[in-house]
Amino acid sequence: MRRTSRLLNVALLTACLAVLLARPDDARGQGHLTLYCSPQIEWCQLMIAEFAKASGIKVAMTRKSSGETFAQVKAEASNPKGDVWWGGTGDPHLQAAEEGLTLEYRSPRLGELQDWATNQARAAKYRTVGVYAGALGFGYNTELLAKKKLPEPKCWKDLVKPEYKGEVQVADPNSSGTSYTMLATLVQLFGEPEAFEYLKKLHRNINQYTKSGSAPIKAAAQGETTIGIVFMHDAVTMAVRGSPIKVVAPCEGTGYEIGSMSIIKGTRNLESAKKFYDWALGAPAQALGAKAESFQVPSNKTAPTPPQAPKLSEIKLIDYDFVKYGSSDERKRLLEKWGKDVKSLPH
Ligand code: S7P
Repeated sequence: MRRTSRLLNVALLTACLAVLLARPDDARGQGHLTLYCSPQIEWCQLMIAEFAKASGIKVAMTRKSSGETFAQVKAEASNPKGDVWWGGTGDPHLQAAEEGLTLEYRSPRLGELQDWATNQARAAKYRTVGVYAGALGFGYNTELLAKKKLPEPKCWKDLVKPEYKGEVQVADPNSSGTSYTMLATLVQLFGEPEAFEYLKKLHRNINQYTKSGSAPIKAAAQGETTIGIVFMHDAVTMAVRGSPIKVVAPCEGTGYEIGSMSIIKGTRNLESAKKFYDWALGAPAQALGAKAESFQVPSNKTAPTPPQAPKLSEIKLIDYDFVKYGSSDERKRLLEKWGKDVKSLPH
């Protein structure tokens, strides 16, 4: 009798263990999440540390630029390794949505967001959502500019003047969302033929096309280039850190980004992914940007906009057509044209 009951207990224990092991990680109160992160590394690291604290979910994170992350998500489509792609410019998120690489999800937090963030979600049939916004511009090293006796650049058209030959740095739009935003902005601002003529002239003044969008202003802060074309908030970060960087909103007007977030289709950790998504749309999580010295405008209406953030209402913003320039065909076409007509030109 005692032996039978001992056997029963062992069988029960084994069955419980088997059920426990068969359940997803989340059911054990643990959970895992693989985050693809495109903003600055300091912000990515703070986000995962705070989310892990709040949820008990373990997070593995990779930081890559927006265009690079898009390429990775696409390459992994048949065997997805990531769960959530957080941050990075909206255009490649919209392209990922259109190409069926991301998952439809309507967070209960959508009602807390600014219209520009929910419009982004609607445009993507809820396969992405806006998490922050920021305007494109450029920054320059005031000390270098003075040393080289160069005039202050104020407009896009200034950057192509011969006196700035070799003084300007920008990222490659294939890897960088910032630089693709510049390409699409110029096309919308000047019309396509004039924009490409402009880009060819700008090419003569470029000292390097970097992989990451914020690299040019880091280089300017180090005195390695005079001017960097970047999101204005990335230039503000360098100024806040004490570098002699002046931030410029181009006089003709400029484009902007809606930094976005998407759940990757085929995620193996859907519950953890949704938890992160809902948490990242909340005001406390969005307030972390400023702590990491990232000065975008948050999408949650109750999250404080950092006082250092460039004031979007005071910048001449174009009516950026996110649907058109985030579409797969248009993004591919413009990138191919830039590669063929601009990057291949000799300096
Ligand atoms: O640094 C912040 C930020 O500019 O980085 C994101 C994005 O990844 C741009 O970098 P890349 O050009 O390297 O892709 C932006 O969404 C964000 O504002």
